This record gives sequence, structure tokens and C-alpha cells, in this order.
Amino acid sequence: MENKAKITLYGLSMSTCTQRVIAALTEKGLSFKLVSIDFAGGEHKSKNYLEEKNPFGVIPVLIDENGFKVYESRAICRYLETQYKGKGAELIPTKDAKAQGLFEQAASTEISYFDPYASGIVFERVFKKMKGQGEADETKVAEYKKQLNTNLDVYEKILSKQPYLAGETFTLADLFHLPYGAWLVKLGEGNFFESRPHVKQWWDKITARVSWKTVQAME
Ligand SMILES: N[C@@H](CCC(=O)N[C@@H](CS)C(=O)NCC(=O)O)C(=O)O
Repeated sequence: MENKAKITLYGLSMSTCTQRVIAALTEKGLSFKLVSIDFAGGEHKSKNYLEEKNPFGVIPVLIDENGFKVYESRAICRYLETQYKGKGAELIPTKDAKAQGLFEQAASTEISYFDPYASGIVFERVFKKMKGQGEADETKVAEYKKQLNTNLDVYEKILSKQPYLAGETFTLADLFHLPYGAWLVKLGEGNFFESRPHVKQWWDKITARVSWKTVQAME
């Protein structure tokens, strides 16, 4: 059947950044059309793509039904939450300045203390070879692992006092962890989560959400 969804997501179902957006779209209960980009053929580096979609030559890019275009996966998720507030799950608490401040603190935690190390490990072990950039540098992997372990010890402390990173409810700050966290598990590095009881509880809860199951079913 023809997909009449008015939100278009340009990306790939197995790309981590695209998955982040698909999870957010699903949390919001928004239907969308995924238009696959021909990565192998270099479509994302074509003149047209750079001019019309994303000048950095990466995926994903979202075009909303009102024609608004936005790229950068986390920015897309934030946009969706604001534009479709009141629909689906509330992914950024706006009750008061404190709740919003705590959300921003948690979102910054993900991009500062989780993503660089988790994505670094995945890049070395998976994407480097795919991009023809050689074998994994295991010295770098060891450094990333050490730092990620140190940072997840702090997560353990935070999550022993509250169920989610921003407080009592699931937010985009939790969701942002899913794609690279899942890659760590796929690479046999699930111990990052398993070895810390509160981090494990949190990870089990966020990966059990319908939104993440939907992403996995699309892979
Ligand atoms: N910060 C960007 C990163 C986008 C990104 O690096 N996307 C990858 C796929 S997950 C990509 O398009 N890589 C192609 C390339 O680097 O040439 C975001 O969150 O959207």
C-alpha cells in the first residue's frame, strides 16, 4: 500500500543517527516515509544532496509536512518534540525551568560522556573497515573503553537515585543512547550495562520500549 505519510526522513534504517530519529518519530506516534539514501553510490555526497538536503553530506535529514527541513539527528528529535507537543510521549519535560534544565543536563551528559566513547569503539570496530579506513586501532578502543567505564560509573550513581537520566520520566536524553548502546551490545560489550545494576535496569527499560523494538524490526 502507498505510504501517504507527510513527514519524510532521508536516511537508512541501519544507520545509527537515522535510528535515533525513527525511535523519536515512533515515540511521538508520527507516521513517516523513510527514503533510503544510496550510500554505496555516494548519493549523500552528490551536489544535489549537499545543496538540497545536508551541506555536511551525512544522513539523516527530515522534511516535515509543512516543508520545514532539519538535519542533525538530535536536533531533528528536539524539533519533533516541540512541533508535535501533546502527541505521543512527552520527550522533553517543560513543566518548569528546573525540569527543562535537568533534561538539558542529561542530554549534554549523553553527548559529552557517552557518545564520543561508544561511537569511537563502534567506529574502530565496525565502520572504519566499512569506510575502507583500515583495521581497528585497539589502543584507541582500550582508551575509549576505559573512559566509558569511568563515565558509566557516574551513570550508576545517578541512576541509583532516579529511574531515568533526566529524572522520573523517559526523555530524549535516554533515547539518544539507544543506537550506539545497542551496537556495543552487538559487539559483545554488553557488560558496560550488565555490570552496573542501576544502569542495567535503565538499559533494559529503554531497550524494551516499542519505539526501539520498531527500530530493530526495520534493520
Ligand atoms: N551529528 C550527525 C552525524 C550524522 C552522521 O555522521 N551520519 C552518518 C550515518 S550514521 C553518515 O551519514 N555518515 C556518512 C559519512 O560520514 O560520509 C547527526 O547526529 O545526525
